[in-house]
Amino acid sequence: MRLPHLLACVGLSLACSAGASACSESGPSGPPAGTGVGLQEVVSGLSFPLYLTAPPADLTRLFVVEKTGGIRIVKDGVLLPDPFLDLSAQVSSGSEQGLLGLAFDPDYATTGRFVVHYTDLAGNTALVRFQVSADPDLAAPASGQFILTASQPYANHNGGQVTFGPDGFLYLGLGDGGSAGDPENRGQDLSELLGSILRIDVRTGDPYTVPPDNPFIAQPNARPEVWSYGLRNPWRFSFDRANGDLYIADVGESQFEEIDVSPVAEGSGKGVNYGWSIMEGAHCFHGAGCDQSGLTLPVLEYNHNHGCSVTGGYVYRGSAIPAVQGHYFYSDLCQGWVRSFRYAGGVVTEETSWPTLSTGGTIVSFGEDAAGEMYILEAGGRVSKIVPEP
Ligand SMILES: [Ca+2]
Repeated sequence: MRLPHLLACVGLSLACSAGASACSESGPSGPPAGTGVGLQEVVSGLSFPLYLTAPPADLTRLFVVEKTGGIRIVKDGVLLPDPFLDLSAQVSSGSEQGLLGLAFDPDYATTGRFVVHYTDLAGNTALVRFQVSADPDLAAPASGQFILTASQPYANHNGGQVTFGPDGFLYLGLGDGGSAGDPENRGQDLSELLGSILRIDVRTGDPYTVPPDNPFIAQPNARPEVWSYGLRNPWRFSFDRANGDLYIADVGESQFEEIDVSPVAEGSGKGVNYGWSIMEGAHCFHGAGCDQSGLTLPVLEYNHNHGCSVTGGYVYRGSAIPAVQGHYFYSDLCQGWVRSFRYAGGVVTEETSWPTLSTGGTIVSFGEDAAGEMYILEAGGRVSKIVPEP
């Protein structure tokens, strides 16, 4: 794919429809009249909050993950003084390291189990299961059980997201191991876990089993845990809670940030090769004329005139802002703008920018509560809810 017009569309994002020979120029426009939204501060002063989630059906509590190792609870709008769990002695502190993700068992109300994803003191990936204590606002720190570990050859590109899919399996996003330019070609290497989204069953087996319908389970020299690959650093990905479509925001190298969408009808990413490091976004990474056969290209990208590192969010499925139902929200770490689009029939539509949600910088993650309402997390310590403006 060659995009000779690309230099002419600096500052615009490119919507790329499936199977298209080129991406069409487009760009977000402002919100339609009557769809005003704003940010309502929930809590501030946290220690680098980078994720927010809640147990299923728990409408009173938000669990906020701090990079430095804490999981904090906001209960009925009030920050509890004691952390739910404190892993600060276990996690490393490099710029892309720390406590990176949290996922509650879909049957958390019964099992009390949850999973955390962090980089340990040696910088390696750890996926650990914990149990709540008799006090619902405190985890049992001694209950930790390692599910999976992965060596990290470099300090950066550790991925971060961990989430239970609509199928009840656990999905974990791991970056390409780091450095720059994927020097050991891990993005395309199925024999290791890096550069991939993994899918495992942590509800059976000790510590887990591989679902029998995983795509590479019968392939020699492939890790059976791999669900999708060709990813550089899928910091945040999410499933549309209404239909199970998979949205991946894959952080780019030096030019292009990308969003990939794999609908349920196409297997929700099963066996998909998203291209890295053959390609960065919709562009050959090692010079023109690369072999793109078998690759799935992003549905949307933007270049580094518009930001530096994509922050993936969610498809909004809450009830407070009906006008944005079905919009996928995302941001950029450096510029702090917030944009959305709707993905329907293989096409990106309704690209929208939301100036009233912009923070001007360091939006490190979005979060979603049990009701499907959405939050924005800033590295400086603030968590805000996206609310309708009166
Ligand atoms: Ca890609």
